Amino acid sequence: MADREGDDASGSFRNDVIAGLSTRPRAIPARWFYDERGSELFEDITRLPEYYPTRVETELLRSRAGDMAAAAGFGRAVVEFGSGSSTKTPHLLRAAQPAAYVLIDISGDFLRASAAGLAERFPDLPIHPLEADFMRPYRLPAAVSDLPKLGFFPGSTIGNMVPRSAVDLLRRMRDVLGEGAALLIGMDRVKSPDILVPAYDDAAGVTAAFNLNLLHRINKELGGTIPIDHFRHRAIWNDPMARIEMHLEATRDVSFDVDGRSFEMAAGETIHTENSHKYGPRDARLLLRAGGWTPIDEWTDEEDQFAVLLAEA
Ligand code: AVJ
Repeated sequence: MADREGDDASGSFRNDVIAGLSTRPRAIPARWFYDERGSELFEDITRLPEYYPTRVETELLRSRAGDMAAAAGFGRAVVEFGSGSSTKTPHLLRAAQPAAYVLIDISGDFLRASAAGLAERFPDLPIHPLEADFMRPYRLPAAVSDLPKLGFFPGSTIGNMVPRSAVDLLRRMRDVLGEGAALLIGMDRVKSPDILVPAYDDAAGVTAAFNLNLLHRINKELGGTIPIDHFRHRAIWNDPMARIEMHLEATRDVSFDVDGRSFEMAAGETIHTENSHKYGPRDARLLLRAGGWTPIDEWTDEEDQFAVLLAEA
């Protein structure tokens, strides 16, 4: 929906692309980055020298998961939103001594791979993969219904959503996790554009390839004729909105077809492909409160680059 700037729970790839190319400004939801190649490229991004979020958050979990688990309460059912990170999740699971672990992801393949990897490392932990779009209604497995929950939403994924969608998601999480739940959530901090922009426009061009891969995916899956050589990656800091925006900019006038429809773009026109909202300390707490959660603790690195917040329902 236009007022959600493309990040609302939406339709199929085809519908989102056609609708996104037809509206002004043109925008395609960031969720469509993650085909197999896109997921590989994202993994590469997390290892870039300029891309600090993964490194800083992983180090926070490695060094502070004990404090986080103690503050949240041991022995809960941990419910992770997203496919589960093989580097972050084990730190939390070791510290939290969970009664069970539920991971929710839209991609069944990722879900099964993550669940299998974790089952090997935590043989005594009951693991419940749940294939679902957590932006839409769903129910937790009955096996965890009587356990107190600890939601886990790392990676600053919440930053992909505009605030009103983020608030909707937080409220849904609160409803799903139930009475007495806790939530551990990663949010990237507002900081200098001198650090933010290179994190989304790296010297090696990996983020550019990640962004442009969306056009390859459109050409491959939707019979597109987009002249990809005539597009370039742009990452800009939108200060009033406190977000990094990624765009694909036409470098000359272009015309192309997608799924039998014709589109024209003038040189300099862009397709908006991602928002990555950043939150200052008060912004982060306000977002949680707007989403129905009470912030109770938080952990940041020395330079306050990234925060992990704990909230209770
Ligand atoms: C996975 C949404 C947290 O916004 O930093 C990284 C995705 N895009 N580089 C982010 C992303 C370009 C990432 N999130």
